[in-house]
Amino acid sequence: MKLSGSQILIECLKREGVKVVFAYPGGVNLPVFDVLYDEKDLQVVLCRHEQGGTHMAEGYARATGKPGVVLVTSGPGATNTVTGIVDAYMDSTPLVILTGQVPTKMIGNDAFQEADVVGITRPCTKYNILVKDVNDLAQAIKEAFYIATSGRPGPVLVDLPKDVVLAKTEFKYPDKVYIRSYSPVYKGNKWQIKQAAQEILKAKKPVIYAGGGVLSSDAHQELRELAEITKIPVTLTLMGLGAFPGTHPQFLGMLGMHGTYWANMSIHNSDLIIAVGARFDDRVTGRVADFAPNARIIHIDIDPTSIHKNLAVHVPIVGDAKLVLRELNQLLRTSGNGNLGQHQPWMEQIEAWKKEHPLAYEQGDKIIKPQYVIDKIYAATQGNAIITTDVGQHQMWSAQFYKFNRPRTFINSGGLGTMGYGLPAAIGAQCAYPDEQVVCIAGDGGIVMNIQELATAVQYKLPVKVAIINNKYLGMVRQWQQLFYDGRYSSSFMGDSPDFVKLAEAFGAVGLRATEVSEVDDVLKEGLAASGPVVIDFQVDQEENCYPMIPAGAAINEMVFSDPDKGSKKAKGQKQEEKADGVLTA
Ligand SMILES: Cc1ncc(C[n+]2csc(CCOP(=O)(O)OP(=O)(O)O)c2C)c(N)n1
Repeated sequence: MKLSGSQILIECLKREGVKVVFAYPGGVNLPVFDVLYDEKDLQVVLCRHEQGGTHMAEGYARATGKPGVVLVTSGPGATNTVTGIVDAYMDSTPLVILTGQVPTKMIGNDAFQEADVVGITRPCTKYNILVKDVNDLAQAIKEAFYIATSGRPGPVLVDLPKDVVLAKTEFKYPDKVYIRSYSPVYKGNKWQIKQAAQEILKAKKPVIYAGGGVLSSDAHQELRELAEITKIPVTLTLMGLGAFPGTHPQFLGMLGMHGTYWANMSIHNSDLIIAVGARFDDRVTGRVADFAPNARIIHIDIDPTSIHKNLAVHVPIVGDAKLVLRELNQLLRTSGNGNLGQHQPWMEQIEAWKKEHPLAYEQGDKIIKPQYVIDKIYAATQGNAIITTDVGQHQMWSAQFYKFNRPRTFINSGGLGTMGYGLPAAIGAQCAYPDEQVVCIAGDGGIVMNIQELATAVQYKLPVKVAIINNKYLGMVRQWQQLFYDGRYSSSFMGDSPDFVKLAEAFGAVGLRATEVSEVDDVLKEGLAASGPVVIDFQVDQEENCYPMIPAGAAINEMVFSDPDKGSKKAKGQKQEEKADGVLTA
């Protein structure tokens, strides 16, 4: 029997196990929506903006490990997905984006709502393709899912002209995909794994530095095993949080620009770094030339182009983290000979660093400190929630103060740093897990970037909770202006607009507010217990800064701990200056 391109597309999605499609209709993809009208096995979630829909798909993918699917129209629909696509590309999130396109005959004619989306997204997709013939459609979709989810995951875009989705052909779904130029390496090289084991057995000051790749490859058990058999402490990147239990005694917390003092000092003073699924991002390394000067480096990554990219490494291992760690653990168990875990003085040194500069804030009895709200969210959810964040100070405080014990429970925009990510990502995660507690922690700046998606949450009765850490500023920008621009707060003050309680109510959600410390517990209790979407406006200290901080261009051990005028390591009132190359002077 012949099927139309639209029917084939939907059939393919079902064969791929897709349960939810984040979608927005338009002229050229109406044939697909028409097929979806009768579809029982696929839930369509109508987002309010295609950027929101794309972040929803990202949230879904990050919470489940399955690809998120986006369906939008041509032209502005397609270009509105670009921020989400770049975001997914930078955070290795598997997405399949299905864009409508004008009919093949009209491509290149400046037709109404035509945009060269394949051209536009070439540098930010793992792969993209314009399907010109309905006979190629099933193959294109099969390959899209395969490429998005295999190797280092990422976004794949399939552009679908209107005539292709209307045309009919016999439907055959390919069983397998073979792409000659694309074959990710999963198994690590045996000799290199052996070398890694030898380095581990020799090391006196080792640290495991793990990132989002551990979550992508589902390697959290293997990571934990490695840490426990070797007794090596673990630090995680922002993207890796949840890959190792946040309450584990060997956990050092996050490293990098706003990482813990002891994680950064451990890395700086280590003699061996075991990097797993992490890419030595500049927010982690600080000034590369001075990064971990005495360390040998083992780097395990599925993406060969990540290795040696930012930093020369001594033992490169290309492969899937789960498979490589399994082999490494096996080898260490059999060849350890009592040499494992022999680095007590190192652990004592780390304990001393921990005491020297703990993560701290001073909560008085009136003005709410932002960190206190995060602490309270952690307590109220007992650490079991899926947390999404936007971008800014609140994101870093969430990373510092919430303890993530389970993989895939911290979802935020790491690579691109996209404000407006948190709420739609929370909606995506909540679609995947309707019964879990999903909390979006956002800033008062970022939340309004995609606030329209509250309407989506209300329509689909998704009980997402939004905690706004409202400091009335673009807080992270204000912090930089305070430290590096002499307190000249240029275009970073936001004031009281909008009234978030009224705004929530206008959307049909519940709106709550806390302005004093004494209200935080009650408001959280009420908000978390409500059955539908809730927005809580936490009005916090307006000028609290996020510390520790490695100023841009400084080395990982050159952290700042408090405001200059509060008597930090810098002289009182002394201002740091940011140079064009990102290096700071004081
Ligand atoms: C789309 C976008 N525009 C600009 C920025 C630059 N930026 C990074 S953090 C930040 C301030 C965020 O303010 P807010 O959302 O209020 O969060 P806070 O830092 O106060 O927690 C800005 C403007 C960004 N990350 N994303």
